[in-house]
Amino acid sequence: MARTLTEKILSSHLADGQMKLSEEIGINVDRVLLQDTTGTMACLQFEALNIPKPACERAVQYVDHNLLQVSFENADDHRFLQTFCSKYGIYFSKPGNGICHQVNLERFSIPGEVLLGADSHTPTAGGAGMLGIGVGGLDVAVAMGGGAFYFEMPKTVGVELKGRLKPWVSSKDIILELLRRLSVKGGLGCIFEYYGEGIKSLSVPERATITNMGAELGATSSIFPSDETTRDFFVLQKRMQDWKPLEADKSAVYDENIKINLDEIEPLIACPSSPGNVKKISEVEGTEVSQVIIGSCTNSSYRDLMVVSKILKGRHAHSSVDFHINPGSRQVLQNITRDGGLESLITAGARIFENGCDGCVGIGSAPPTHSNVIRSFNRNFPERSGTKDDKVFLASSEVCVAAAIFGKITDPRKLGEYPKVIWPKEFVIDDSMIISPSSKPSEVEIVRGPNIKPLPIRGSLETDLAGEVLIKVGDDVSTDAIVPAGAAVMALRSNVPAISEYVFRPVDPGFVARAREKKGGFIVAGQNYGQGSSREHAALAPMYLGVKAVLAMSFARIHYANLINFGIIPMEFSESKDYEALKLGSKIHIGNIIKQLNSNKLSVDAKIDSETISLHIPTSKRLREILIFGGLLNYTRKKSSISK
Ligand code: MIC
Ligand code: SF4
Repeated sequence: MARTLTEKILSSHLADGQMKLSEEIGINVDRVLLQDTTGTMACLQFEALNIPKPACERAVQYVDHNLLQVSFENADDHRFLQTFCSKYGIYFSKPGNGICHQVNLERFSIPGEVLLGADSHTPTAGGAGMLGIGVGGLDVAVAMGGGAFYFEMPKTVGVELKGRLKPWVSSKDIILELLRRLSVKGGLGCIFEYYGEGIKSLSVPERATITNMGAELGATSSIFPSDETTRDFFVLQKRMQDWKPLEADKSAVYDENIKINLDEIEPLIACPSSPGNVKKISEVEGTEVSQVIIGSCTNSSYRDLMVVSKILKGRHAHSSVDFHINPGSRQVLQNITRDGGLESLITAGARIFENGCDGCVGIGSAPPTHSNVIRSFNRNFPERSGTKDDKVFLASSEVCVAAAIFGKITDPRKLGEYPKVIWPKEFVIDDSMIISPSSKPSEVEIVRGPNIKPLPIRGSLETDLAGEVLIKVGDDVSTDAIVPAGAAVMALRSNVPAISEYVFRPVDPGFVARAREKKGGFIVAGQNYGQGSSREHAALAPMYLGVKAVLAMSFARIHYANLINFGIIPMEFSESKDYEALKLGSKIHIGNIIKQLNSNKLSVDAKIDSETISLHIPTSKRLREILIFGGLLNYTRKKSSISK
């Protein structure tokens, strides 16, 4: 039978279950990706499993987020991670080597393999035909230990690209077009598979822009075939041994189909403060901007920076614009420097930042108060930039550079002839900042500074859950609202007691005191609760504060799994009137929860004040058992054969 690319990869990795829509399956993982802000916890969790080295083919830990060292915390974490990796058989990409997804694409992607990453943009690898899935750190720790990764068999959406992009329109506009059509919830439970004659004209980094931002659709993953264009990329990377052709069978059938005619797309822009708030450039043209940033794992490749550099030749950034460039990797910076790209960026007045995430997640570059800013990034959730009431627009590198030149949002087609970027014959390849693990692990001592606090582990589930509603939030609440982004808070990722002080700070500064006073309780939320990042701290810190369950209309995939991993029960309302009726302080009592989880019932009965309502709970027996054990770590240690 004809198979999609997704079916081919999943079936060759299937470890458990049957590939039937919405059923839980377990897959074997080839490679894992960790980054510093999620990796410190994942390393502590891996350590708690008592396994000497990764059971998967390769594990790489990157330091790309917490690069600012205004105090000891981040430096401590870097040293902890480097020594940990050396001892535990993990490759270590040093600070300055680049953003995990960009470096992974360049140096570690392999068509047809499965990558599990502790970062929501792990699907970036799909640009090179690798199936990348973003998850919480604990799922990565378990996969490193050799455990399968479990998830619901997603729908496969075939996206046929026809025609060719017009000049000044780029692959960012393709994914913005999908976000315009489908919204930030439109990809939940789906893998997007791209095909058609239109893909031929898109290079691997352009494809990776699309698969990267598929995360903003809520998708499980996104993937392109591995073809001659992919081959060219592997030749440049001097990794021909890792390339192989791979595509869907010609008559493969998708669960859903989407067609995009590339000739019809025009430059688009996501307006404040959601990646789904997409408009045509013409609708916001003329809006003044105080800051422009080109970078992030979405648009910081060699191609992006060379296009920008060529556009800037003989031009200068507007006097009222603060113009930042964040190269995606050291490889990008080395090659644009060799090819003359860096010079015109500097001459045009750009501030060149470190190869890394930088301002994308509020690590520096916070914009001024009451001003509009535009960035080539993937996310613009409220206050993610570090400034209260921020107004962040998201667009392609081409649209961003036009704004930098004119000081206002401008259709880039007004810049004249579109510069052609010709890929060089050869790339400078230098892996000297990727450190191999020690060949004598027993001699390596792990250095733990005072910022590394022990991992909090909860006990098994209580028999009755009782307490009050501690907070009620609306739809599409992102993890940036639950545990904020930004340099100050992110430096506390290896210190759960300290980071817990910030839970819900942007939404309700009284939350933490209330949770303490009431000795825990419940969170009530609307649709798509926990969209955005994979940060498990958005579950771990509420767990630390005694949150027992989250009652929501619906959940984002990664956050749903993270809640279960830390023993917080995600429960879905059967009726929206129940969500509407609940308010701050409503009393909830769920009796005999363990018995209810052990039954075959699809929902639990909960007493709210004096009424009884029914709430849907995870259906899989495995997930229910994890909840009863008090989370995935307890479950893995007690039940599984991987933990020693
Ligand atoms: C993000 O873009 O939000 C992050 C920061 O990369 C997160 C990971 C984190 O919170 O550490 C993600 O995308 O998963
Ligand atoms: Fe880093 Fe931003 Fe990409 Fe997250 S989205 S990995 S913060 S560049």
